[in-house]
Amino acid sequence: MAMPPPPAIANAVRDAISHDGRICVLTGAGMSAESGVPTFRGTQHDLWSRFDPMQLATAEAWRADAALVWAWYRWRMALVRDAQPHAGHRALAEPARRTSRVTLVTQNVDDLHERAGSVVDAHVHGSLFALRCFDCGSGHEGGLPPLDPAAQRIAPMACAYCGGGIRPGVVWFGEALPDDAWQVATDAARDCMLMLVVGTSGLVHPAAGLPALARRSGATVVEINPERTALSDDVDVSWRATAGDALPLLLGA
Ligand code: BJW
Repeated sequence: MAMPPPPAIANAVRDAISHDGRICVLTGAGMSAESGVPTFRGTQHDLWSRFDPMQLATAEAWRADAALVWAWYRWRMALVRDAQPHAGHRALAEPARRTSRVTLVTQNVDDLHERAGSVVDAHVHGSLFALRCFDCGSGHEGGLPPLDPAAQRIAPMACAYCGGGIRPGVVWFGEALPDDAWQVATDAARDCMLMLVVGTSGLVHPAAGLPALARRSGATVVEINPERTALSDDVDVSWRATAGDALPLLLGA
């Protein structure tokens, strides 16, 4: 069980709210860990443990073996569909319901924030479920065929327009982040009085640069993560707690 928020963090939240200051929340894979969704750099499910996500989440991997990459994503889509938002997701949705001065920026490709009642202002790494054609980029409107959860190779569906393979709508290494989402994220980082950085290792750029941008622009930056991260030295205060423990304690009152 987490201790109450460190006073510096409770005060920073109180200050931002009482001064009607903007709050930017930046979440990463650790936000969904307590819902049972593995983090990107954490332990993978047995079935996929011999594959490195860093190798699978690339256009090169898709070109080399689309059926392998698609099977991995189909497995992850099923896992996310079965997962439920936790108390931390719900606690984040609460202040956003009361004020429009909270901007939620997530690196996560799942939909757990939305299912907890939040509006996500920027999905900077896209979404698992926004399917599109790898070749022509057309959106895929149809559903998904039934999944064999043990399959390690599944041929991707064919695009209705050009016959290309249908891929997940996520941002792979080497791909540009969606312009609109990135604009929202950088504006929020520049304009906020407080940034809460929850459950990210801070290893993947350019998203990992958002806390530094916020701090340079005058914000107080608070990290919530059970482990030390690449960002820890450059935030104002770190709280070593999980998202599911910390956020209800911080935002619940
Ligand atoms: C808990 C917890 C609990 C556990 N509660 N916490 C500058 C420097 C160096 C490299 C680069 C640079 N700029 C760009 C690059 C290259 C590259 C990059 O960053 N590489 C690094 C690996 C070095 N970046 C890119 O390629 C990006 N694109 C780009 O820069 O394009 C340029 C361009 C411009 C114009 C035209 C063309 C190109 C794209 C990055 C895309 C990242 N995509 C992924 C995959 C998405 C799809 C998928 O999911 O399959 O996004 S990678 C993966 O990492 C995923 C995540 O969103 C992202 C971040 O990971 P995250 O969220 O931090 O998770 P973890 O697992 O790392 O950490 C979890 C944390 O949770 C840990 O700290 C735990 O302690 C904690 N935790 N339980 C709270 N209960």
